[in-house]
Order: sequence, then C-alpha cells, then structure tokens
Amino acid sequence: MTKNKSVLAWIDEMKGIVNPDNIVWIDGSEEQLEELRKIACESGEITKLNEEKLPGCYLHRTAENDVARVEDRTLICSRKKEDAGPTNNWKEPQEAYDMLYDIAKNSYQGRTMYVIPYSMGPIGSKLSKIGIELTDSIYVVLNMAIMTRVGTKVLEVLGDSNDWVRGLHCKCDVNPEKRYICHFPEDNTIISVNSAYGGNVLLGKKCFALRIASYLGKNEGWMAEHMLILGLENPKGEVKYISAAFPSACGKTNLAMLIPPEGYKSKGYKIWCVGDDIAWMRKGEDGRLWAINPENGFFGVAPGTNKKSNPNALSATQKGTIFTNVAHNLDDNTVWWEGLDKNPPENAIDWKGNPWNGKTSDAKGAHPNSRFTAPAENCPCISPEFNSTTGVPISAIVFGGRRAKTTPLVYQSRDWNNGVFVGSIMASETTAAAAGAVGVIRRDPMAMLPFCGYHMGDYWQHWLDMGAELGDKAPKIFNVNWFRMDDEGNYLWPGFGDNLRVLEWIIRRCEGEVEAKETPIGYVPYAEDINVEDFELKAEDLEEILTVDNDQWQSEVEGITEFYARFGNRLPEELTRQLSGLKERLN
Ligand code: OXD
Ligand code: MN
Repeated sequence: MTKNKSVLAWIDEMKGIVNPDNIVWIDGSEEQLEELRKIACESGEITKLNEEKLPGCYLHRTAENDVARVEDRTLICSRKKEDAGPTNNWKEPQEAYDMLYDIAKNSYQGRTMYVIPYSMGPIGSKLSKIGIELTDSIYVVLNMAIMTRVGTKVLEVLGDSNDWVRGLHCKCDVNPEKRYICHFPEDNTIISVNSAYGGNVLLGKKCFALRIASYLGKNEGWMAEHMLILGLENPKGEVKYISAAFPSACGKTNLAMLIPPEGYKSKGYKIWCVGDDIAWMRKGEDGRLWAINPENGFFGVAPGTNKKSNPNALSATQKGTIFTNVAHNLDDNTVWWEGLDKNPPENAIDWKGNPWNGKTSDAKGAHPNSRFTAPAENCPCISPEFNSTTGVPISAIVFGGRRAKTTPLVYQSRDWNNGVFVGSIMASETTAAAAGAVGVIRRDPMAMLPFCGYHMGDYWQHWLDMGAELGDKAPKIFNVNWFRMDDEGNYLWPGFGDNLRVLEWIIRRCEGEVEAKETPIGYVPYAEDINVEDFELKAEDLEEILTVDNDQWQSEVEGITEFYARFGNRLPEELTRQLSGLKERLN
C-alpha cells in the first residue's frame, strides 16, 4: 500500500519481533471492515446486535482485569528523567524497549498483524497528524476505524515523509502484571502490551493525541489539550466557539452536546458539538487560535447516558456503534446499562459474561467504565465545521472542576497569564461515588495530569509562550463550577442545559458586551447579568454561588503553594508571581 521507506522499515523491524503469521493492511474500505466484523463474530470477539433496533452495532467484553486506563503502568520514556517531570512515571528508553520487546516477542505467532494507517484530524489538514498502529486485535481495528480516519488515503497524504507516529499494540495474554503503556516522545513511538481496553490500546486517542501530541505541540508551537470544543449559535446565526477542560466525572461529553433550555431554543440558540474530549489548537493566519477535534468518533462512558442527561450522545449510539462491557439484553439482542432507563432486562448477560437479571440482581449489569464507540457523524448536533480542515476559531477557553464551595459558578481570569494560573490550579473534589474520603481535593491542572507527555512545568511555560505569541487575539480564559452546594449538601445550580446561561455570559464578556465585578480571583458576573428567564433559581442562591469567600481562598492558596512545590525550578516564575499576586489581593 505504500513505498514509504520509514514505514516499511519499521514494520519489518516489528515483524521480526512479534512474528505474525500474516499481515493485513487496513485500506479503510467498508468491504474490508465488514469482512473483519464477520471474522470477529465467528471467533466470539464481538457479537452482532439487533439489526433493526441497533443497525451495524456490536458488543464486546474485555477481560475482567482490563477495564480502564492504567495510570500506574503508563510511562513516559524520555531520555532524561527530569523531562518526564514529577507527575509522570518514567523509564529509561533503552531499558523500556528491551523490556517491551521481550514481552512482545513472538506474541503475534498464529495471529494476524493488522496495519492501520490513520489520520488524527481531517485527512490532509495542516492541523492533522498521521500515525500507524500495528495490532493483533480486530476489536482495535474496528474501534480505530470509528475513532479516527483510516486507510489508503492517509498513506497517500503521508507520501515519503518520516513525520508519523509509530504505535505497536500487542494484546499478549492481557496479563496485568506485564501490562505497560509506554510513550517515547523523542522517537514518536508508542508501545502498548497486555491490554485490550480502549484507553490503553486505541493508540490515536490519549497516547498520541494527548501525550505524544502535547510534546510535539511544545516543540512545534501548537497545543494538544484534553478539551471539548463546542459552537454556540445565537438567534442571528452567529457561531462562537469555546473549548473547555474538565477532570473526569464533570460532564464534559454532556456539555459538548448540550440541549438549550426551552426559552433559548425557541429564540433560536443552538449548540454544535465539534469534539467531546480532545482539541488541537494552532495560531491561524489571522492571528487567532484555531482548533480541530483530532478524533472522528466518541469513546464515551455508557452508564448515566440517557434520553434526559444526553439525548444527543444516546442518538449517536443507535447505529454503527461498538459497545464495550455493557449488559446484553438477550430478549431483543440489544444493550443496557445503569442509568439508561428504569427498565433493566431480566434475561441478560452482565459485563463479565454471566447470566444476569436486572430486576433482582444487586450486581451491576454494565461496568461503571463501560463504553460506546460511536461515529461522530451520528450525533444530531455535530457541527457543520466538524470536518473543516482549518478548524474553528476559539473565543474562550474554559476550565472547570467539581467544588462544593470556594469556586464561584463562573469567573474570568484577569488576562491570559492569569488564566494559565487558573488552569494550573484546577482541582476537583472526590465524590461519595468513589472509594476514599469525600471532599478531598485532587489537583488536575488543565485536566492534563495523566495526559501530559512531558514536564508539567515546561507545559505551563508553553501555555505562557502561546499567550505571548497570540497577544491580544488570544482567547479569553474562564473557570466554571457547576457543583456549588449549600450547607446541607444540595446542589445550588441545576447544570445540564442551564449551563448555557453561563456560556452566554462568557461569550458576552468576550464580545465586551457586559461589565463584571472585580474580585481577588478574577471577574465574576453581576447576578443580573445571568439570564434567569423561565428559570427557577432563587435570587439568594444565585448570589451565593457567585460569591468569592476570602477565607476559603486563603486556604486554597496554601494548597496551591504545596502543589507548586512539586515542580521545583521548572515551575515558571510567572506562575509564582501569579500566586503572590493572588495572595496580595486576598489580603
Ligand atoms: C477518557 C478519559 O476516557 O479522560 O476520555 O479517561
Ligand atoms: Mn478524556
């Protein structure tokens, strides 16, 4: 399929290690994918679901020990340990290659090597990048064919270039003791062994589009971020774009596909989803920051997705979707998960593969991290700009977290550098849903803690440099918190569609249409500037969630000081200055 010498030489080298019985190049054709689906159905790797109710949909179950990303076994193998930084696991590259090739040795024996050429981002866009993943799993091929653009066209665009990311995946025997997800940023290489769970093996996603790409972005002057991208269309038909970063379990996919409240909808407001997880952003010819979603599908968490919480995501899963680790309803050969509806199947198979009665069983039918892999084009609110090769211009960057107190509903940073500070101190409180103490603050700067492929201090410096480069064309930076609670533990803000009321204020600030109140942490809305039309929110509750409490922020400063100490002399001086500035303003 290609004459590219760097590609052929690398595949030859990998062939020598993993020793496959044969090699199949993925050309991206529907015929080839259909053939692979048949083979995977015959082997039991996937199960075809009800063609009338869920056309083109399949179910897959992973091993019980292989259901999530494994952060403690995810390594950044930079030549120098200090370049990986204090927030990443590190291994010396040669040692890592030796260990991985030893594990991978002959692991394709009796199996097929699938060669997947893929593009992150629209094929041929200047903002896109190419990768080649080798895998021995048809499940991986079929998922990659949804999550990325795959096939012959990608190789045509690559031509003779050596600018592509190498990815070797070996399922081996999914031994958790020998599971490693390793990144070699200086070699453009990813090696993943002993897993078959999406986040560890769909190498285009977290591994390439965040860990490797963040490193490439630093060197090449662009940004790879763990952000959704949405377009907000007003009744005049003008669309403004926002990118937003939240730690997990803060509703990123829901925000990306938000349904406006009735009052807004009837006036003509719309939300367009460009992406729900990753944004690649670059300065455009006009000096503004332009973003693409490098992915082509959604790898979303199934539990909790329903007609009310996210009807757009649910619609996206109704055809051409692969479900992983959800419950299998045997009565009509469909799928079910906790939170889909109040009618669990009685005659079902749970995510572990055991008979399951949803009406009587206490155990879960679907794993809490069960997933759908759905084509982006299925989403009813997918942006008309989704395939645009230039991307979309970003007006605002939004950070957020889950905080019962301290952080107001929304505030705007004082300027770009202050916004970088706001992103760097991002934090979320653990909830009762997870094991361990409730209300413990976990810092997750820019929601990139598990995804930054190099030293976090250098990453912040790169953000500061990007701001200097963009100057007054830089997006405005905001922070939101949908999770403020009263003293009884009740949420004060309803969230979901009503979050549009906050997005609207953000865009009005970007357009210079509305004043705001200066506080020590930044600019907070005047209550009367949040649209509460057709909205049952008590005035005192709105006042409450817009307050900035000095004492709470004093103790926040202590937490930030402690956190910053981890980064030693690679913490940019500008962030130390920002922290001092905050302290002064609080006093
Ligand atoms: C994801 C994650 O799967 O952030 O998107 O874990
Ligand atoms: Mn994510």
